[in-house]
Amino acid sequence: MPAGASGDVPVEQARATNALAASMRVAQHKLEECGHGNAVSPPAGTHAQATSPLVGASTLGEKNANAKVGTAAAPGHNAAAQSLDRVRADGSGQALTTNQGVRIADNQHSLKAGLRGPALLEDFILRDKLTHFDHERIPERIVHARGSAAHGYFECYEALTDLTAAAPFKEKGKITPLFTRFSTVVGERGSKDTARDARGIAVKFYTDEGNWDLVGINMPVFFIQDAMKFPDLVHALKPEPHHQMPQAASAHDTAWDFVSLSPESTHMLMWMMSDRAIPRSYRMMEGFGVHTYRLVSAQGASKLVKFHWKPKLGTHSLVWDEAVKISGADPDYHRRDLWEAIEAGEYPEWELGLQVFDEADAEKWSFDFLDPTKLVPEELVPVQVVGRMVLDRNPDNFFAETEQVAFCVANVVPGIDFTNDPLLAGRIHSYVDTQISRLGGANFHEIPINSPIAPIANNQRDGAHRQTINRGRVAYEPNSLAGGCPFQAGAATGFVSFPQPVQEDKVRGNPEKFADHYTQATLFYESQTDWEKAHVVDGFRFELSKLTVPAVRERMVAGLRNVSEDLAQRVADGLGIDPLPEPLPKAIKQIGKPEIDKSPALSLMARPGDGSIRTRNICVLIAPGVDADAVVTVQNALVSEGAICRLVGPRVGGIKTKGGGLLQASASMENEPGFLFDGLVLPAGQAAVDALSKHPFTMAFIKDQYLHGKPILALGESESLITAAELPREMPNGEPDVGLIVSAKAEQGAVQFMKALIRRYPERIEPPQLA
Ligand code: HDE
Repeated sequence: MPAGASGDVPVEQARATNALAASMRVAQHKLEECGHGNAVSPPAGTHAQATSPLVGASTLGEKNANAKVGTAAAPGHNAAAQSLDRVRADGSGQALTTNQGVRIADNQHSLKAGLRGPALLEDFILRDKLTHFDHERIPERIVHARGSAAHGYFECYEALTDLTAAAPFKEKGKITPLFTRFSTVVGERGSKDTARDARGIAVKFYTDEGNWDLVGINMPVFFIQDAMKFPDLVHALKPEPHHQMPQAASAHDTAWDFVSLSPESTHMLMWMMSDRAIPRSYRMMEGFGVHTYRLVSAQGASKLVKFHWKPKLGTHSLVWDEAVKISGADPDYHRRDLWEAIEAGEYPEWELGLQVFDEADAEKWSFDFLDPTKLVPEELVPVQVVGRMVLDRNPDNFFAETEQVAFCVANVVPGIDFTNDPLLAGRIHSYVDTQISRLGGANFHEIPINSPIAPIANNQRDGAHRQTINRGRVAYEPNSLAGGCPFQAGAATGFVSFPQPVQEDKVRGNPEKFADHYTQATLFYESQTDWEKAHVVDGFRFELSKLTVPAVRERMVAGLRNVSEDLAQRVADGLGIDPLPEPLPKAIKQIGKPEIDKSPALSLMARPGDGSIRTRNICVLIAPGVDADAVVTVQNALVSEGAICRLVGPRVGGIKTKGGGLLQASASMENEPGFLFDGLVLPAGQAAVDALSKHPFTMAFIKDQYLHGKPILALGESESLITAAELPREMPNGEPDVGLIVSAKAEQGAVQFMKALIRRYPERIEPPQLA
């Protein structure tokens, strides 16, 4: 008898409940739960269907609906696992209310005893507003506090069912919604975007079989090998505890003291000192899962895997001087870039790549695939592209979505499993744990951005801020009073851990191969182009020059001798260290022969992108007397290829042209300095060039563009500005600098400039030569 029907309802409920309980004399799966067979292939839990929905009712009153309470939960339905629409709010056309929904007549004044009298404690409207305001902040993330995120989707190129049962890879063309957050690691929530640091790239796939979080960074390795060292690492890298300096920077004593005493950090330091640590944009950096994970097919077959994200726009980075200047002019540089690209419909895209390998083969490698300070060279195991991530929607609300999203390495779905990487093990614990204090309790999975779209049904109950209203009196399993529901899914659809054999002593320690700390650091350094090597040298030199304890500096240089004598010598030269210190002792003398000596894939130049100039941000300097025709010709050409073109004048607003018209400057040389742009166009028109040559910022615009390796187009008379800036027209190797274009004709100049914009020219500058 359905709820709400007439008749003797309590009697019917009792009868149906008893019938259900009687139909389940035993929980069969409990009888089968012992032994290896059950461990690798557990059966579904015993369950039975009630003959009446009354059985699951918490209260017979559920037949009485009203505007608030609604009716009974639909069978098997959990309204918490739905699209975000269930909690989106829009205030248009609405009057202001308190949090209790009471309309507020006056939002300007507190309640007082007389116009000049004291404010009254009774003012619940003021107190509602202030109390909420007083509690608006939550603790920021301990690491990765600074970040930006966007919604999007993953599209699978081909079914991967031979490899994995994971939901996103089940069919060609399958779409899985996702939310991706990018971050820096060390800085606080309000710190600059362009710090020298690794970048987080954390992806929450809302699969139809539960949430899968792939929480990676833009480098394929990490500083440490064991979770035991993570708090030490972070304490050393963060601002020093006595004075909280420096913010978002690793150039300080404690950071280098720790890493120079931790030789396992050496490989990661190569990446950190390279331009990978100062990406041009989140959209232009690779992502890596770092750890070796496991793929498991529906049949239980397993392969090992490394996850990669390959950006469609290619990998592009800033140079250090540029990053430093940008951090002052626009600390939101990466946040703004991501936001604006998505708003402009230029949806950033990455391809998901897999390096898949057999465990037995990998056991023979010279390095250990369980060691997170080692990468698997792409030349050894090629990256197989299996789908794409497209980010096509900015969040509605930064706090509700980007701040409250809780990524967790433990969130995996059937078909994806862990390996014994000891760093990964600690992460499986740490991410849930940290959210409990950051998000205020055990129910953070109910926060809308965190809840899955797959149904949730379990016997977990209560806790702070609980939102789910569970129907019925059964919160345990096995049960017969709810027909055994929710029941264990069993191996057919449930998550079963891969039954990896384990048979060793319980010990604290590392396997032998973990002790080879330098071979892959050398591989990285030797795989860089000359200018990339120079930037790695510059990175070390800059950071170590900031130290106040010379012994730490020298220890680091001593460690670098184990990577490359060339690197160590150049860094030492830059620091005035002479003679070179003795190399640090190595943990092991005998290392296996590396599989490869050079990996071109490790260079930033390996992925130039799709060759388009879409979303490149170009500055066209204008001043009174500018040749408007030439400017408009170049502007139209750039915009037609998807570039963003800003007219930047001595001030914003209308600027008189040579022909007597007006060009509107949308930015000024003061509010948008030249180093914020990807390319610079200098205008034609003698009067404009004269005006610019007298402007105090013009030379800085030109020289920064040049030093930062960016293309410059000088139209007509503005060639004199290039001459005044004393820019060489040739590269250090004697070849012409194709990024520096002087053209009397706007059309031709535009064509050359657009070709030049595809890349940067960091090889323009030899590293500063120090005496
Ligand atoms: Fe994290 N890490 N981590 N980490 N991590 C956090 O989780 C931790 C590690 C990474 O956008 C925290 O929610 C431990 C490696 C990203 O919200 C915390 C260890 C990699 C993000 C935490 C590691 C990462 C985090 C801080 C060593 C690259 C930001 C707040 C065992 C593969 C996710 C939080 C976001 C965040 C712990 C090492 C990436 C404290 C214990 C290796 C991208 O739980």
